[in-house]
Amino acid sequence: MWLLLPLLGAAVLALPAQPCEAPGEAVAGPVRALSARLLGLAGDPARDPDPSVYLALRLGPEHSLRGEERYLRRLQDAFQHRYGRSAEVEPPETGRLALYLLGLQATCHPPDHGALRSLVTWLKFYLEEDWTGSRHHGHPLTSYYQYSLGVLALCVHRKRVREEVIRRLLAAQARGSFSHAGASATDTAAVAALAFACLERQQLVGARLAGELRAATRGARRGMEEAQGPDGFFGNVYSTPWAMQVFIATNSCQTQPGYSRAMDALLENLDAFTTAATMAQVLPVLHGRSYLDIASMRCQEEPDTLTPLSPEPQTEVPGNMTVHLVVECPLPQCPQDQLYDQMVPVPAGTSLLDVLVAATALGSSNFTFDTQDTPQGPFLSQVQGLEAQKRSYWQLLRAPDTSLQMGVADYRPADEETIILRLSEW
Ligand code: B12
Repeated sequence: MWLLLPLLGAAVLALPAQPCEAPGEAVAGPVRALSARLLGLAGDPARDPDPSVYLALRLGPEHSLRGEERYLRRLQDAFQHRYGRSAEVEPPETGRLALYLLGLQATCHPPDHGALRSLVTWLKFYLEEDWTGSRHHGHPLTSYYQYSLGVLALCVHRKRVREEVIRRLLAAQARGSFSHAGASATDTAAVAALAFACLERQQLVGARLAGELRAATRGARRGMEEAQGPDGFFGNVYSTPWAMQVFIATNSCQTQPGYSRAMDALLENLDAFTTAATMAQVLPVLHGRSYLDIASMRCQEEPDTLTPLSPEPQTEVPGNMTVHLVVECPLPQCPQDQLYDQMVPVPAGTSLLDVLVAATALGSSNFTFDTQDTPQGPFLSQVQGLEAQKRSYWQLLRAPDTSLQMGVADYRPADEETIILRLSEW
């Protein structure tokens, strides 16, 4: 009997791992409502189409086939001409193009072969540009996040990636180079690990590299488990879905207790996902799916049962409040350390963006700022005439030193809170 035990253990280990399941019936209602709300936002023609939104709709168990088709057409109108046969976008748009290509793989009506081939060629070119353009800095021109998305998209399309391109990512992981931007280190490490898992699963590399990729994916998963906070999150609430995709993609959600703790934490915090971009990032894992599933999408018999929900209206908060707004500039290029310090009176419940607008209208101070539209919302790009450069950005903090987990349009400061806009490096 005792002799048999190790053999039994080995047999259990050799069984195929259980696929990851979506959380049970008890939470199906709120998860479905989130999908329906994302579909509602996707139907708004005033919003630019975003491939991540399309991916989230396609990876769900229920669909609105006409809604998805319309959205795909809008995506194609917005993207196809950008990366046509001759149009070269400068600087490289590695991440955007990668997400668009992932979207095209998730559709049941793929574009013609020639158009697809041209996009794949552009993505390969961007990966090279991204690296060559910044070799002396030791990181891609865009970011490791976008670079990893690029490798992942090529892999999901079953396109071979040059070994050197893969090795740059492996080396970056080994050096710990993903930890550039605080909490977003987890997002980046997770996307890279997904790319590694995909390359290994699709057998797109030789046996030796496959072994290295397997070890790197395992290392990334271990790192996430170790970094899991007492709140159950890997990194923060917004990076957790990316980390969970790694467990899903490697069929290890049933064996890793950290995964179910993270799922519980997400389900308790679904109200944190209010923007189309954040909903799109969380929904796949709430359905037990990862971006690797895009490689094997089946289009038969998709239930055409999802109907859109309108976004919930903001609740009005009565009264007024005051926000203490401070602008700090600690970098060498700054004229001085503190550029602005003022109390800004605003209606209660106002977003940080509206606080900034109110500050510009204050007669007693000269405050200026500018934003750029991104799929995540307005990105604060300039304050007091100082534009964020390539590796610097206007970081949003709550005093004394808490980096905000939302952008200017979504964060709502409390009465008498001090908000710091600090020019920081990443
Ligand atoms: C790289 C990155 C950054 C870089 C972007 C610079 C660059 N050239 O790449 C830097 C360090 C500047 C950055 C800054 C911030 N980021 Co950031 N970032 C990311 C990350 C890891 C990847 C984004 C990306 O490349 N996507 C792929 C490309 C193809 O998509 P894209 O939409 O075109 O990407 C652009 C925008 O997303 C924009 N961007 C990046 N972060 C943010 C955050 C907000 C709120 C907005 C509106 C835009 C924006 O820069 C990207 C590159 O141009 C994501 C992780 C994730 N899970 O999405 C977090 C992420 C989007 N960031 C986040 C946050 C909170 C911020 C900050 C608000 C942090 C802070 N307290 O200051 C600031 C933005 C402040 C501002 N000035 O408005 C959150 C957003 C959560 C949410 N509720 O929406 C994420 C999800 C990270 C996380 N897990 O918390 N970020």
